[in-house]
Amino acid sequence: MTTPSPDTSTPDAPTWPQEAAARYRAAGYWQGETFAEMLRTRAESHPDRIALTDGDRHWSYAQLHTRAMHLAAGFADRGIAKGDRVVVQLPNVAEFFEVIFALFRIGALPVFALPAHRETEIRYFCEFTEAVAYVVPDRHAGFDHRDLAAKVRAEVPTLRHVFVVGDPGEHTALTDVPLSDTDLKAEEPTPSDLAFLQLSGGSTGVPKLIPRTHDDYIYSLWGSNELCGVTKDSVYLVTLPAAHNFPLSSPGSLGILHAGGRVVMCPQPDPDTAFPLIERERVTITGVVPPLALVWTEAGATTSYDLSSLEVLLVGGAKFSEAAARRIGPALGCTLQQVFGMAEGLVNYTRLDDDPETIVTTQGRPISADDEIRIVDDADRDVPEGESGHLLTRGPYTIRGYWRAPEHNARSFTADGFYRTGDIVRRTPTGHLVVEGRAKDQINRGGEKIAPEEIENIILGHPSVHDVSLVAVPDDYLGERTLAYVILRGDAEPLKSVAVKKFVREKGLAAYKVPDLVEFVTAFPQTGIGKISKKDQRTIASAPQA
Ligand code: OOB
Repeated sequence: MTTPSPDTSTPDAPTWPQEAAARYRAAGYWQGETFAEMLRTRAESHPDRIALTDGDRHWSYAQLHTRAMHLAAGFADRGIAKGDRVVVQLPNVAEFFEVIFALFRIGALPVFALPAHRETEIRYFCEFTEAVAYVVPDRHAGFDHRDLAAKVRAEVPTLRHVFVVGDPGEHTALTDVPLSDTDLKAEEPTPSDLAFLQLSGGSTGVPKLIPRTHDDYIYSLWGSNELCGVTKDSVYLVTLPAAHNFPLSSPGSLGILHAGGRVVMCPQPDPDTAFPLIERERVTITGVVPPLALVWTEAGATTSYDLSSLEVLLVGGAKFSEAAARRIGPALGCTLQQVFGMAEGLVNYTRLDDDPETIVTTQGRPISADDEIRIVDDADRDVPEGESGHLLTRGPYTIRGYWRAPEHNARSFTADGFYRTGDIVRRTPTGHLVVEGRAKDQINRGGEKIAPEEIENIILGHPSVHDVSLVAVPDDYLGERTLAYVILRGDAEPLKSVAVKKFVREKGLAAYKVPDLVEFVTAFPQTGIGKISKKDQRTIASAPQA
């Protein structure tokens, strides 16, 4: 019996109570390994095996380990220390892993920004986390991240370093940072320490940060590997943005590295980029969001690329329609694995040996026998088995609270530590979950999550706007797109919808957050107690036009 170590909750983030932590250790979920140890032991046991492929670059486990440790020494030398936050915004390049394993080694916490994030989001991440450093590419997708970094650095006093992959401009080149690892004296984190901060999709004005520990996240990796058939022979294509929880851990690049397999970076997710890579690198497994699965299915039916190495295609991040799910096997010649997960923790997978009907009609079941699932009504009472309700969950890799968000935590978690996912689900007799809808005020635009309040707050800043409400409207391709209902001020000049979109874009937000549609109205439908009825707005928006 392992001795329970102290509750590691800090004022920044509640973690598991001692009793639960002791139970998860005793059950063998938390194996007491850190990410730095994980990479070190792999580099020792199979140094020459290729860990990462990025274009023509192939880094062995030993090379990845050496690079990361040298970079860790350089980061430490520049004063980056355990517990410091570092915003990492890198596209799908090998350096992403060099950077995060360097930070893991010294116990600094990567904050995982997405390449699409722009000034508003990045400034917020840097300010809120009091980040000491920001890691960017020079340019990506036509955007110069160095200019953005210069702006944010001028505004956020804690931000002491900007490291650039590529041409650094006025900042520091990442290649100038590494030192010999004999200089690496920095204290190592322990397995129960926080490893990084992941972003929540969010349903409030500002994104929440999700604190994940080495112990809990590494469990989600090997737990996923077992269910996704990942071994040392697996080759995983990082098709989605590498920093997102799905391609990172379900089973994702980190799962593959845990198993000693090979990770291949895909710079763009379209079939013209991904299919040649699947053929050339003999990719066995990858993960995509539903809209991309549709595009791949269509392209796969006629492609001349050899996709025969692909064994498993994971689809998740948003609801995958049954009709589309049925087309995956015939078009791509692989097994579909649905995944319903969340950066806060809980991940469900259909099993590779589930019967084909279960695979196409459900979103899977939890990784762990100790993932506790409750399906409840509006008053938190369990609904009868088989009926739909709010999904609450608690378990060995689901957080007990967001980082520095006590008030929000009181709403998003029950008193006994269940996370309120905001998803409406039902459970089949086999224990599989079917996602039926959503209770949280969030829009899921093809897997990219949008908090309406964040965008509404921005549009409210327009001088001609009196009020605004952002809702989801159904879309064949994305599942949902965004519609902003806008009420103009009585004395305002008429506005065109492009002007509203331009206003949002110029505030410097990720492009996917710019409203797809804008409609001007004179009033909003109201609920019985006078609140805006988003439900009615969605119904009006999706009704066939007369
Ligand atoms: C993944 O993580 P997040 O944090 O971006 O979003 C989580 C939310 C869930 O609460 C749910 O509302 C939705 O995304 N979602 C799905 C889904 N997978 C996620 N809704 C319906 N069907 C699905 N299959 O999106 C994520 C994290 C890890 C693995 C996969 C996805």
